[in-house]
Amino acid sequence: MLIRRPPEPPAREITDEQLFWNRRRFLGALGQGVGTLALAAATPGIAACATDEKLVQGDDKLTPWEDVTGYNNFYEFGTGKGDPKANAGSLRTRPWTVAVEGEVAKPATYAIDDLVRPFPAVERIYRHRCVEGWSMVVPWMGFPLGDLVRRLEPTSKAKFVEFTTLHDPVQMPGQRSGVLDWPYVEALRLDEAMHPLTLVVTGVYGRPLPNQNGAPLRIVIPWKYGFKGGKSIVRIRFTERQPATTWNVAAPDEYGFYANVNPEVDHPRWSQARERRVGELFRRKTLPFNGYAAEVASLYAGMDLRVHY
Ligand SMILES: Nc1nc2c(c(=O)[nH]1)N[C@H]1C(S)=C(S)[C@@H](COP(=O)(O)O)O[C@H]1N2
Ligand SMILES: [Mo]
Repeated sequence: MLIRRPPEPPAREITDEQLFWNRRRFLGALGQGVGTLALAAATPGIAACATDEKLVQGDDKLTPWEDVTGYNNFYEFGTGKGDPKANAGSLRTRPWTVAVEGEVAKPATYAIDDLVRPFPAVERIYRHRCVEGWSMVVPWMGFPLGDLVRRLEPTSKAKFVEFTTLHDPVQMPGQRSGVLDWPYVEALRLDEAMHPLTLVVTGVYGRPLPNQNGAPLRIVIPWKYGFKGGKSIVRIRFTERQPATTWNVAAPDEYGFYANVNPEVDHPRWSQARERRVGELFRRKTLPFNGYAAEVASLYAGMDLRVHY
């Protein structure tokens, strides 16, 4: 039996929809229900407007809480998809400090609450695509990383930002194995970090971030494969040179530094043309830049994305 799906809408529409939903949820949080309903009625393409807001765009529904918080990659707590939920509960996320280092005017070790306090959390519904071929639609809570970076004042030499995850084998049982080089390190080019879509995430589904999703703070870059978004970050370092990142060092031919979602560049061991939305049966087409091409493709103008995969 073949079930036909409507074609994926263009990226532009999806992000407009997302902005719409963001606004609606934001207004809803302020108790302006009447205004938000009027907004919904005036917005074309919204088939339903259920108060539980499960419908995001066409058949792009929010992935249920149980899957967002129960089907995870967080190797510090084990390599199975259920291991992070099973093992991360005891991670102590307060007190927590983040060291800011390198090419920056305001290096310091910040208590997490001081670091995030200036930035009110907003909700952003993003597609989330793992390099393994599964995806979700997640209502993250957080704030643009660029707002934090601007406040930290990188020097004119800073070209990259590196993010390091906590290294504590007592609390993180997966670090007692050598499955990866610990600590987990990821990095972005400074302009990628400053892009308004890139988030510091502190919550999901309107609640504080569960440990298995990277509490107390993690990075989300919606147009890149999930591994670029490091979890439970304790250090942010600004550098002149491209940092060595964990997956890129572990298997450079499989995991490039850029890792932009690209249906045309296969992983050496599998195609990246399609993906399975967690909780669904049939696979769907993967979109260039995960559907955010209109917003981010210009960051890579002139680069060969088959070389810089
Ligand atoms: N520290 C750390 N960060 C990590 C990982 C990890 O193993 N350790 N896995 C990455 C991968 S491969 C993915 S797909 C996402 C998964 O995020 P989620 O579990 O919140 O969906 O986290 C990324 N961040
Ligand atoms: Mo991933």
